[in-house]
Amino acid sequence: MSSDNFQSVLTENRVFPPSDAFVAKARVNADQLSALRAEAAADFRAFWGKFAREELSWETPFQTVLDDSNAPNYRWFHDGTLNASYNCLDRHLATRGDKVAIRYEGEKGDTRNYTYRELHTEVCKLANALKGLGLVKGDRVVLYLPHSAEAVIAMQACARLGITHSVVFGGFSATALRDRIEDTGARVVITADGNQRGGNFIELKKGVDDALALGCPLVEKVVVAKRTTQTVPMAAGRDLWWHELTAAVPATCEPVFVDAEHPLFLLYTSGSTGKPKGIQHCTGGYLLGAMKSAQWVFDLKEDDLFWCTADVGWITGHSYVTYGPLANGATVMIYEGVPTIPDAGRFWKICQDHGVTIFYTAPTAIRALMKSGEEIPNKYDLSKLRLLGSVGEPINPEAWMWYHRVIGKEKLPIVDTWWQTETGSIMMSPIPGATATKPGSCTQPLPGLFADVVDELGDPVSGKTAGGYLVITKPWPSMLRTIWGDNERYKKAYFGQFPARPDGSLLYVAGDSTHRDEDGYYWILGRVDDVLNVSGHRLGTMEVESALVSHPRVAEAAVVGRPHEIKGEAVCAFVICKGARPTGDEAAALIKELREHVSKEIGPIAKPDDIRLADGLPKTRSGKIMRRLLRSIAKGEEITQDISTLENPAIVEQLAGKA
Ligand code: 7RM
Repeated sequence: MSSDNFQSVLTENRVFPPSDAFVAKARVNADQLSALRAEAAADFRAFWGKFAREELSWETPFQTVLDDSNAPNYRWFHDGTLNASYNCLDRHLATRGDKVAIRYEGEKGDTRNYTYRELHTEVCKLANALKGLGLVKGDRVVLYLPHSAEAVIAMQACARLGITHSVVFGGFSATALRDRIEDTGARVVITADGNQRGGNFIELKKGVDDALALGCPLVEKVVVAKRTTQTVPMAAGRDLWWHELTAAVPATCEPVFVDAEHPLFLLYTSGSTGKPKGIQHCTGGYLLGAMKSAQWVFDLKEDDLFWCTADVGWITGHSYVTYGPLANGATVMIYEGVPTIPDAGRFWKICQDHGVTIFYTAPTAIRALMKSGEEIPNKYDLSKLRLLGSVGEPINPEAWMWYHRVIGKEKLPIVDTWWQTETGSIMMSPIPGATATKPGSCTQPLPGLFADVVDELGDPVSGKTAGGYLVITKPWPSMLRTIWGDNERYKKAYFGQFPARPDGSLLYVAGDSTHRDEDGYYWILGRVDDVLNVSGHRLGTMEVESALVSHPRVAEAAVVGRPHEIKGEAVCAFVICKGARPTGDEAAALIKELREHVSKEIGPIAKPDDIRLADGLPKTRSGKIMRRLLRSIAKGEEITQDISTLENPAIVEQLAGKA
């Protein structure tokens, strides 16, 4: 990301070995980890094949672990059949029927528990209702729901029928929702009448109505969960209440067994170019990755209360709120609200009141809570916590140390987990009972996963502190299978950058730059492409630029990130207006309007923090925008770079606010 990060990680040399107390009870200790790594190194197919047989319940056992004959379109366990919802629910009923699967708390403090049996019933009922709408295996359904038990129920109901779900984060705008619905070809959308968040009422149903008014000709039905007392318009013949649809259906529904490679879900994520990519995940390999990583990384045990604060609209919510923990028969916490209501103690109060044992959140949240001071967490009893996790962006050593000291009371392990929407499950992380941690490093790949650092040519980078591109050198079960509707883009974006290795293996390019230290620990520096990471959310600079350019007053726009104390990165836009460039109040009004416009086009997370109006952008003679220059300007740095290739060097002064 920024050179500041690079500096701070390079000077970080504290090491925290796991405590004896943690090691004594851990699922995996250092010797066991070495044994797992050795086993995987000897034969990674046999390694994953064994776990797939042990951990998943198959309807038809698979014969082939990995088919790489059509690489990079890898297939794992492809001749086996199973059902994800059966694996998350049914198989626990005999032993865990009365165990709580979900502990829910709303922003206003309302709570509700769902046992595995209750969750199973709710899922079966909704599945029967979806069946009643004529949905069958292979159909796609878009979910636009709050972070709630209903979201988990809807995902599981789809999975039960072999319907591919695509969750669209409730913070996305109607336009973004429309694009995603259209790309999936969904005939049904599941939403809610609204939800309470940050003290505001979020009009989810209106979002769907607006999206459908903008397009989506294939959508026939909208299923609406009633979660508020607000009245929302219901279009006759199109909109159906969830509670009415499920009122008179049987409480059981046979799972539809599907091939292991059957698409379980699509999740849209930003790339450096073009429209968001529908990342396609499969059933068997994905579930295995989510399940095993939850055991290894979170040391998940029968009596844990696991709280991953990520919204179900993100991959983290898919893998560590829904599929990973439920496949393990664990209890998850779901909090539908913001961390600051009624005050910055809310997360810690929830940890105390519910007895959360494992807490997994994002650096942006840690930094924000850190800012409000340690007196707040110190007011709460956090003694049930036994493990802390971080995900979404590099965690700066200062935030790591605060997390360690103030929340972990200098005793709890911290797992800094690196992974992506595309990887499906955690790729690099400490194993809490085995790995000595270093603040700011995600340490090493999990067993069965293989990473490397390469230079521009794809050659391994050697040398103690050398940096380069992060690549994954062997396929893994939970990897994305393709980009929905665009397999060529899949091959090019993820495997097209570097030549195959002499043994024929292809390099998966993560798009992150990294550095590997003398202990073989990885330090992720940030994205190498034009992807911003704002509060742990991926945003393509292109997407924000397109949104800006869709405004009638904008001729051209360039968007870059600049380091931000809490959000990780802030969005900075340089905008060229059509016609004369406004100044003074007129400029201020336009800037305000443009910020709102981006919010409407993509969602509030994409709203630019800074907008600068200018007469031109710094371009090379071949017409390329010099982004590194814009990044320096956005940061307020002195321009020391070579601008001799610039076509219009004078513009630099103006952009920097000096002319
Ligand atoms: C899980 C998730 C993926 C991008 C990834 C990185 C960054 C995520 C870490 C991290 C440093 C981490 N999926 N990233 N985790 N960087 N340390 N522990 O976030 O698809 O939304 O984003 O996020 O740049 O490529 S994601």
